[in-house]
Amino acid sequence: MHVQSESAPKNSSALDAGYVWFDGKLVPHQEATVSVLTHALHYGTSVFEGIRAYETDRGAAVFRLKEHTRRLLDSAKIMGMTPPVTSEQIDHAILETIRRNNRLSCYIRPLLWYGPESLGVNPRDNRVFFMVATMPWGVYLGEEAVRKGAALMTSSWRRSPGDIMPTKSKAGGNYVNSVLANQEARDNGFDEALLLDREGYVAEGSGENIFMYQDGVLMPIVHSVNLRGITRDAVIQIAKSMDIPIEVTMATRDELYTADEVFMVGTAAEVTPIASIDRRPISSGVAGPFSLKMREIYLDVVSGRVPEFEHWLTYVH
Ligand code: PPE
Repeated sequence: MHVQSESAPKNSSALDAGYVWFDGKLVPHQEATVSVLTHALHYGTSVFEGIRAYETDRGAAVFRLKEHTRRLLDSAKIMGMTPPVTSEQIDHAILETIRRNNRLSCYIRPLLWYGPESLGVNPRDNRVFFMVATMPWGVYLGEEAVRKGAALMTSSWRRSPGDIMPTKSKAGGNYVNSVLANQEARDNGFDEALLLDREGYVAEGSGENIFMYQDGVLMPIVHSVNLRGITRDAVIQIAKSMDIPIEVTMATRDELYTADEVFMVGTAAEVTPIASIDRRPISSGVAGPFSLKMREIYLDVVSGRVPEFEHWLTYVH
């Protein structure tokens, strides 16, 4: 049986969603209901994004909206799904939903999915639906995991290869793998899972990309099965602007064990320092100074406090 550890942070509550964009208009989320025969509910045939808006001196701003909208449409393309909305309509729906709910900062979840018109795996006759929800969402792995550094566990679940699942698409069905890995880690008292591929190379977290920091060099972990993370790209660009040497590399789990620092990045996780992996402390087993500094700079960038990267923000008003 699945037993959630008591220290686990709560996920964002759908009850806080307020108004959602559904079928071309804003409605209270309780009224945005779908059929039990929805194709996506049966087969995981949805694609989604996770985006954040942050409070800035000029009110709420969405971080890297253009890149997230592009990835949502790319995810649909990979699935062979024809979206009923253009990128402009997606951006408009996102900004309108934030405005309607008067959010200063929030997590934004756009979703495209196949409806109930026909059951059976072939979605040819199913209408594609679109919705956007916004909700408060705090520190993904919990305040304590950020302050002390998170504890990772190498998952017994492997990341699917790219010829089994479309790993570059944020498709709902892909996330069964993430749910199983995260659940296993939590049930065993860890904060998050570390997923390897079949050969033992490090892929990513259940919802994060991974970095090592070693001898003053920042090492983004690459793997062909990883999601092309927008936070990962932001951290690399920030590091470049600071003239920090960067060496993109593949890694095995033991290379992570002996790194000076390890941290995870993602829209929800932001920049989260890792204190231990499989109960081996990373360096002295506390959140590392480089990771904490990068977290601080990242939070400055998303809050519009770094002019060089202000072009990544879309102001809501
Ligand atoms: N890998 C995976 C598998 C992944 O899901 C994410 C985002 C990332 C890497 C980082 O990508 P980016 O957000 O573009 O930097 N995970 C999303 C889902 C989290 C959830 O629990 O749901 C997110 O962070 O929004």
